Order: sequence, then C-alpha cells, then structure tokens
Amino acid sequence: MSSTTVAHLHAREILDSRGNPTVEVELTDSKGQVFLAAVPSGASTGDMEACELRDGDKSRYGGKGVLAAVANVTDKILPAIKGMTTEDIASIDHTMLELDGTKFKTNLGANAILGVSMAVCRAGAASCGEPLYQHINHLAGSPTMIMPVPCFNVINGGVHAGNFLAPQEFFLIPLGAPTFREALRMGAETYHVLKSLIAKKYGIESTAVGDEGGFAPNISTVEEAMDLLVEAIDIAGYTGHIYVGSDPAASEWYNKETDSYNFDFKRPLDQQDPSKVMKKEEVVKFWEEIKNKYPLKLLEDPFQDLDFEGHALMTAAIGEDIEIVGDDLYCTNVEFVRKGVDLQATNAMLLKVNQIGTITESLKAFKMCQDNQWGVFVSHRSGETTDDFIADLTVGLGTGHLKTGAPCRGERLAKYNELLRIEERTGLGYAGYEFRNSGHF
Ligand code: 2PG
Ligand code: MG
Repeated sequence: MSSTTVAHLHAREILDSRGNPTVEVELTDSKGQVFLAAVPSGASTGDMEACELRDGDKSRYGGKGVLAAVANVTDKILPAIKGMTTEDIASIDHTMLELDGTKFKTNLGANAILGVSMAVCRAGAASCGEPLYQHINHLAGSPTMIMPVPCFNVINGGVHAGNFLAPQEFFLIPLGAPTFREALRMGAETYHVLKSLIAKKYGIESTAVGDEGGFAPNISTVEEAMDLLVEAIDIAGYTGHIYVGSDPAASEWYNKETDSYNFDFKRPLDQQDPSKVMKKEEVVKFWEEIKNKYPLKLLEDPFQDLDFEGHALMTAAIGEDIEIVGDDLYCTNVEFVRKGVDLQATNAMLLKVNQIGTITESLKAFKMCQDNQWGVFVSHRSGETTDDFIADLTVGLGTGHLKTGAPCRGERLAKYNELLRIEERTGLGYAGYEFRNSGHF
C-alpha cells in the first residue's frame, strides 16, 4: 500500500497552560484523515533555542500572539510540502528547513515548523498503520522500547513559582516501582502526603501549585526542599523506592559580571545572604554534599547554558552516581551535544522537541546520545497543552525516563495517562533502576 500524502494544512492560535497563545496545526492527508498537533512553550529558555515566533503586537496578548506563525503554516509551508509522502518525515522536515533558511528558524518560526512536523509524524504513523510510539521507534532505528520512569516535579521554585527558592524543580523519582502504573500511583500518593506536610509546616497558603503542578511552599533552600521530599517519601512508605532529583535551571540566576551563582536571587537585594553567592567550584561542592546527604539520582542544568567547563567539573565529581543532564546547555541541538560529548560536559541530554523545532532533528540528537552511551531525558515545557506527543516519543525511543510535571493539572496528566494506556496495550517492561540506559535496553 502506498503512503498517504499531505493534502492540506490549517493552523490556529490556541492558548497554553499559562494562558499564552501557541500554535495548533491540523493536517489533512490524502485519505481525508485529520491529525492535530499543538506546540509547547518554555519560560526558562536556553539562549540557543530555536525561535518561537511571536507577533510583538502589544494590542494582542501583550505581544505574545502567534498569528504570523499560524499564517506561515498555511501560506508558506503548505505550498512547499503539499503532496509529499507523510511516511517520509525526514524529507518534509528537510523541505521546511530549506524554506526557512536560517540557523534558528527565525524566518518561519520553530513553533510553525514543529506543529507541522508533529502532525506529519502522526499522519505517517496512521499511513503505516502503526501506533505513534511504534512509528517513532521505526524512524529512530528501532531501539528497544521500554516504559519510562516518570520524574515528578513536585516542588517548584526559580522562575516557575512565587517563593524565594532559587532552583526551579525538585523531582520524585520512583525507581523502585515494578511497572509504570505503580510508579504513577507511588508518585501521586507521595504528592498528596507532601501536600499535607506542607500545609502542616507552612500553612495552607503554601499548597498552591506552580506552573508544572508542583507546590511552591514558602521555603528558600535546597535542604528545606530535600527534607520535605524525604519526609513525604518516608510517610508514604516508599523510602528506598522513590529517589529525588533537581533541575536548578541555573542560567536564570547566574551573574555574568562576577561569574557566580546566587542561590538567594529571588529575595529583595537588601535581604540577600552573601554566603549564598557561589563560584563554580563551590557549586560542585554544594551538590556533592547534597548527594551525600540525600537520595539524589539526577541533576539538570546545575550551571548556566554556556558553561561547558562547569558542567564537566560536576560530571567528573559526581557523574558516576548521578545523571547530569544538559538542557539549556544543548537545546536538543546536535552541534552543542557534539561539543558536550567532546568535553564530557554531562552524561545525558534533555530532549525538548520545541527547542530544536523538528522531529527529525530531535531524533538526530537522540541518536548522538545513544551512540555515546548518554542518557536521554524527554521533557515537557512549563507552558503546555493537552497534546501527548512526548508520551509516545519517550516510549518509542526507549529513553527510560521523562519529566512532565507533577501528577496534577490536566496538561501534565495528559502525558502520564497516555503512558498508562501505552503500557496497558503493549505490556512493555519498566525501566526502573536502569533508567540511564537510554537507547540500550
Ligand atoms: C526546564 C523546563 C521544563 P521551561 O527548564 O527543564 O521543566 O522549563 O519549559 O520553562 O524551560
Ligand atoms: Mg531544565
């Protein structure tokens, strides 16, 4: 049977989980079947991310409208890819890259390009008569598929929350679960214990949630966050089964002039503690001590997004025991991942499809990590939609772990619940303690 082709593209401006506009693409194939895809949006974005095209017209959504990106889908991309084979996403993505012609997709906008790329991937899967995870698996050279460890971001700080906590994310990591379904249960139960604990210690006003569904209690130190997690895990009965991790997203609180990191950056200037301003070497020591005191398994972006050297120091110091993940450092871009591999900057990459803007390029970044025995940590964005593409992506690539927020808020649960369905349909095993073996199960 021959493949379907792209018959029509339509796009619209919808709202993401923060109430900001984003792009949704509707692809109609030659059989009249319709495939939707919605593009996520970050807040703590890396400097080298592909361009998220915004209108800048202050009279609409404070300048955040995406009507130009929407128009680019129908006026520019459609004429270029109409009639192309949906199963051949590599050619379609290549055509869009050529049409754009810029390094960071500033012409068409990565939000326009990615919406089309994701919709094409779904159409290609249908054309092949296979589920999306299976299709992605074939496109990626058939790595062994496995159910991922869900890393639940349950305490929020940084630019995602209104407290004085500098690091952005603190994860519950249920490595000791027998299945994904049980991992979700353990995470959700611990999340609810954490809520009661926070209410008791900091008052009910501290149980409001941040952008990714985690709590944003009135705390300001890593130790306070870790103590809360460890106590909640203990009360829930999962000590030794649920571990912890963090994404400090340190680019957001790096001071270029002094080449230092201010763990107190969110307090008013006159209330900041000078001992909380740390140089690179002190930051390495700091996390080493945290690792010795708490069941830490994963650390993402401990340094700013151009600091390959700092990351390499961290990886050399604790990378054996801890997965060190580069997010803003790489922006899912093979050019920067190559540099990271050469410098041994980290031992894993965060995979965010909208940082690079096409599925084909995302798969190339995955492959580079796979070839170098690196971990691949699939991720949502802080601004999300109910699109569940990344659930299929993490299974199809066999990455062994993903993060898509707390087990709370519909746009986060859309992914976790889709993973439940995939597990039920496939009976795939759970990565658990092997979570770092991305692409090599
Ligand atoms: C991150 C992400 C997702 P944002 O830093 O890893 O959690 O945040 O989407 O705001 O970049
Ligand atoms: Mg990050």
